[in-house]
Amino acid sequence: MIHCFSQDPFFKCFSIVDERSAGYFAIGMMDKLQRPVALCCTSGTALLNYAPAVAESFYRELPLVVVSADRSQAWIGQMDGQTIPQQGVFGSMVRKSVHLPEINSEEDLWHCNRLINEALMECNRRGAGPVHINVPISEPLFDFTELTLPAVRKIQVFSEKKLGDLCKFSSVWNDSCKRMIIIGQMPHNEELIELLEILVLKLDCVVLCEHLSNAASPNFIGNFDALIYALPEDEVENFAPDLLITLGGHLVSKHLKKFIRSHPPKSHWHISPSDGCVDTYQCLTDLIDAEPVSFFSELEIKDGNHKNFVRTWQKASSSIPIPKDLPFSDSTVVGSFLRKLPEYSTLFVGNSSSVRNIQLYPLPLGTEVFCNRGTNGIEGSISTASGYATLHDGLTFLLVGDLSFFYDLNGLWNKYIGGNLRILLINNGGGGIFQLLPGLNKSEALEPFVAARHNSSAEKWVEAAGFHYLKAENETDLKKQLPEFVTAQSEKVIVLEVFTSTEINQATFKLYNQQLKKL
Ligand SMILES: Cc1ncc(C[n+]2csc(CCOP(=O)(O)OP(=O)(O)O)c2C)c(N)n1
Repeated sequence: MIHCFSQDPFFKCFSIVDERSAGYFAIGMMDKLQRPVALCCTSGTALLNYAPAVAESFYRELPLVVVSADRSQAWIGQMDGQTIPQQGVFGSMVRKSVHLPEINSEEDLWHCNRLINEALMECNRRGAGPVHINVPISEPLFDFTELTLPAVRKIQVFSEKKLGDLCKFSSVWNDSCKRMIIIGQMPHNEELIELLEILVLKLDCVVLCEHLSNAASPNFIGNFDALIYALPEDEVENFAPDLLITLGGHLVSKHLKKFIRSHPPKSHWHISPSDGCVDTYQCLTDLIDAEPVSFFSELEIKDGNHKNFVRTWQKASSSIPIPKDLPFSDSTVVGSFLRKLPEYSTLFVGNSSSVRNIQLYPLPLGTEVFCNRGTNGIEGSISTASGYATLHDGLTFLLVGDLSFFYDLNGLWNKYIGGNLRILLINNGGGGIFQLLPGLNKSEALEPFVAARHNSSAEKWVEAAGFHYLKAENETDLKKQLPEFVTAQSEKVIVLEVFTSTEINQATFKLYNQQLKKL
């Protein structure tokens, strides 16, 4: 590392043998420069000697960057030379501590770059403070085959306070031909939706959102997961953005993530007033610490009279069929239910197939959608929906799979639940999602251990809880039960258990995918 830093004219290097003193030397430099100064040392106790200066920088809010060499992790504690556990050694005296992976793949390279960016951002964001970058390196160490350090991605951070100076963003926007905004999970925000609609209609910007974005608009595209799956290879490039802007939280679509990662835009701005650095698409260039509405309101953007990109996406979107005439299965049950869902209801969805299947259908007006998508856990679906329903006057629906339902049976066991909670349980006898993952069906473990096949029914549990139980085993039953299930008035919680067949679910999934590929 010393070879690399000292041979690159970007860095001005100083040599101070005693690391403790080097740390304070850097503090003196920061006092003068009011800018970050980096320390670089070898592995072992050398690093510990920076601790006093790290503590001083922490409490004086000085942007000290500690870069420490480390050994291959396999050799820590093996009586090999100069090794101590260096990861996170400064504990809470640094604002951020990152431990880099050794690079053996493209993914490691991205991971390393992201971690370094995160540390550098943190040393100078909302105040300042020390950060630690620990760098394990395996032998051989002294080949020096590269003449110069490579050009790498530096993610820029812009804070709300500096929003006055948005020239750079305005000109990137105006120079881009294919602009795209992806909205992740977020609560409904009318002001934002109205603003984004103008961007679609007047400024040739494609807006993609899932139901979890709570941003329904006829001008936005929601069926992009199926659309991307259906795209012929030679057309993919026409759909890839050159400017990507992301807002909100998690996105479910794996196809979209893969699509953007393999066709990275020139610029990717993530607009978020919260902390952290999320690089879901591996191409983040700018992190904008701002509320999306204030950011877009301040951008100076020109009218884009061409509508090519929006037209391309909208044409493809309108050709994607809403599943119909398919056999009775998980996805068609979701379709039948959503067609009957009263307007302005609240809909909770379980992780697994439920959250994916709702995306295949439009939602009734004013539906608000929630899901525990932060970590995709299946353990709290009933409890979360019932917590919400307890504070909500209107109807609260939960669409959930059987493993998620049985996991959270205790969610039914509380004294606050009332008749405005309705649970549509799709019982496909196990973790149906796993039957749809390519390759997993080759494993003997799939049925007994992965999908956890079972023959349980919720009937007795539901009745024991004192709730009203309905059941459907085919389309006719379902049509009969749905009106009662969605009725406005009920004294008790209503649980509608719909039984589907794994084999038919798999066949239907295949059939719909084949239809998409033939478009
Ligand atoms: C607490 C927890 N354990 C395990 C998992 C892994 N997991 C993801 S989906 C899933 C199966 C869910 O099955 P089910 O609720 O029946 O829905 P389906 O797949 O049939 O739609 C499991 C076990 C998880 N997400 N959370």
